[in-house]
Amino acid sequence: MSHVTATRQVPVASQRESDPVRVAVIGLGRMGSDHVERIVNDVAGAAVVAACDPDEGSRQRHERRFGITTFTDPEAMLDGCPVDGVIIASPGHLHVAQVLSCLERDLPVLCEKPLAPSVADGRQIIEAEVARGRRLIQVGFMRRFDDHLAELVATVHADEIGVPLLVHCVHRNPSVRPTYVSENSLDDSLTHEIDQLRWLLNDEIVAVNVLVPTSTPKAPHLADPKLILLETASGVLADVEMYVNATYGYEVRCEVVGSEGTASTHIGEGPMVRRSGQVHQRVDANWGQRFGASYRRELAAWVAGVGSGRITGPSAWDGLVTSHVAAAAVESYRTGQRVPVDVLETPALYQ
Ligand code: ISE
Repeated sequence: MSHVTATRQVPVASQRESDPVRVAVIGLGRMGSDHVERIVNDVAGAAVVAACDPDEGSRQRHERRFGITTFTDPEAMLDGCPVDGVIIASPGHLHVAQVLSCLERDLPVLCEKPLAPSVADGRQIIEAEVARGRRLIQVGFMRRFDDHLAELVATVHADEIGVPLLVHCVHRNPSVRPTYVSENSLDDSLTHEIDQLRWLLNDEIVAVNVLVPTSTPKAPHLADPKLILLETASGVLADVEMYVNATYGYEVRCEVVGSEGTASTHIGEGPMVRRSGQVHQRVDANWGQRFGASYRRELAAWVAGVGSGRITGPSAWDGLVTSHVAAAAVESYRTGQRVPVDVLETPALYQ
């Protein structure tokens, strides 16, 4: 396959309902590559027809393995290849320009989180989507497609434990990439809990306080772990343990304390085995293992949305509000102070 660099604008061919949804992927790093593989193997009604990445080795691997046409430049790909939707899995600082480019072409997007590194960038995306008058963006908060979390949310929404008062969250990674800096556990990893709390509580976060205990000797260059306290408008207090060098495995947990009971997620998928005076249960190795099924459901929902012309799932507004709260968390970490968070006015498109 060639690394096409066409600049000609090719109109998107009209589709028949039975044709697979034609997907292009921007960014063939870990996330992008996993998405390609999941679409090819596990998502019915979709085909990855093009992908782009600056790395030649990665492009060649995807050409050989999946027969995809690859490009070095996203604009050339969008101009040269008719597609129905675009997955953006490039580094966060490239998202704004790439999302805007897709919106200009009226193309639905599944954008990995964080939607944009700064609130100002996120605002540009919101303005562009609002100007088009319909939702074209889904943000990659895959936890909303997780069975365990969805059951917990349903239990709380059904009023089974009364009024939520406290939430305890745990988010542990075995280790992180060498380029990970202390702020990334707030502006990247914590974004999942920020979105999860808004979804779970139907409430907005109004203050954040980041506390840092003694750091692990495993990663002396990082402030790790961190304890984050989030306050919501209705007065719920949530604590999040963010620990990205937990070494033993990957774990995400959530417990809600209500006025009439508590509800929490399962600890893991496997059975709990009691033998020879001990109890054993498998701990997931990484987020791909823990959330593999959630990613598949997320992709299937997005593909269905592209096919029907109705994108649902976590919105660009959810992405923007999350970045807004994460920015306050970074400020709290840097200043050592509790930081109040303004509640942003939700545009009609997202209500
Ligand atoms: C990481 O930052 C991610 O992006 C993953 O989505 C998440 O599951 C992981 O725990 C984070 O640390």
